[in-house]
Amino acid sequence: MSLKLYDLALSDPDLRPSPFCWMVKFALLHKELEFETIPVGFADKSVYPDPDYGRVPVIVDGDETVKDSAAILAWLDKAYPENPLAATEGEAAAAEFYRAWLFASFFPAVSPMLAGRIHALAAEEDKDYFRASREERFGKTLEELAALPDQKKKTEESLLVLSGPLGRYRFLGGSRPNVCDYTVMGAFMWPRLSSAEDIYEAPQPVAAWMERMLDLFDGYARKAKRPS
Ligand SMILES: N[C@@H](CCC(=O)N[C@@H](CS)C(=O)NCC(=O)O)C(=O)O
Repeated sequence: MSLKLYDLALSDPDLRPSPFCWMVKFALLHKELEFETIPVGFADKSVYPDPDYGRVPVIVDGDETVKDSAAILAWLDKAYPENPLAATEGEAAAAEFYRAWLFASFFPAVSPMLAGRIHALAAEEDKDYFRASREERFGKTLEELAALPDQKKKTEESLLVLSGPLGRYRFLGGSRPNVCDYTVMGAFMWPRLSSAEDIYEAPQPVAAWMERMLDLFDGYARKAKRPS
C-alpha cells in the first residue's frame, strides 16, 4: 500500500503550491517511495486526517500518521533508512539552519507578494477563510500586503546567502542533493506555483541550482502545473 500525502490544492486541484508539502514530495521522490497525494482545500478541516491540527503536509502510512514537514522528513529517515535525506547529524543540523533562514529571511520577503495571488487562485469556498486567516496573521489586508514596496528586491537579496555554498558546490548537500536542498527548493516551489510568471529573479548561481532541482526525478517539479 502506498503512502498517502495530504496536500493543499487551489481551485484547480492540480495547482499544489504548498511549500511544506513540496519539501515532503521531494523527500519521498529522493527515497524512491511510492506515494499518492490527497488534495485538500484550506477551509474544510473535516477532510484533513487530523482536523484539530488543521494543516498539511500530513503523511498516512498504514497505521502511522505523521504531521509537520520537518517531523515527516526526520521520520522518513527512521522508517525508511535507504537513501538517507540526512546521512549525518551535521546534515540534519544544516537543514535546520536553512529552515531557520527561510523563516527569518525568504518567507517574510516573498509572502506579501503571494497572499493576494493565492487568494485569487483559491477555491470559492476557501476565499473568506484564507483572507481572514492571512489578514489576522500579517495584521494587514491582502491589498495592503500586495502594495508593499520592495518585496521583490528583498526576496532577491534574501537569496544572496545561498550564493556562498552554491558557488562552491552543485547542491546544498555537496555533490548530491540532500535534505537541505529539498527544504529550500520546497519553499521556492511556493512562488513558482502561485504565479504564471516568475515574481523575482534569482541571482546566479542560485538560478542554475534551481534549474538542476527542477530537473531532478525526471523533471517532477518542473512538470508541476503553474497558473495560466
Ligand atoms: N510547520 C508546518 C506548517 C504547515 C503549514 O502551515 N501548512 C499550510 C500549507 S503551506 C497549511 O496547512 N495551511 C492551512 C491553513 O492555512 O489553514 C510544517 O512545516 O508542515
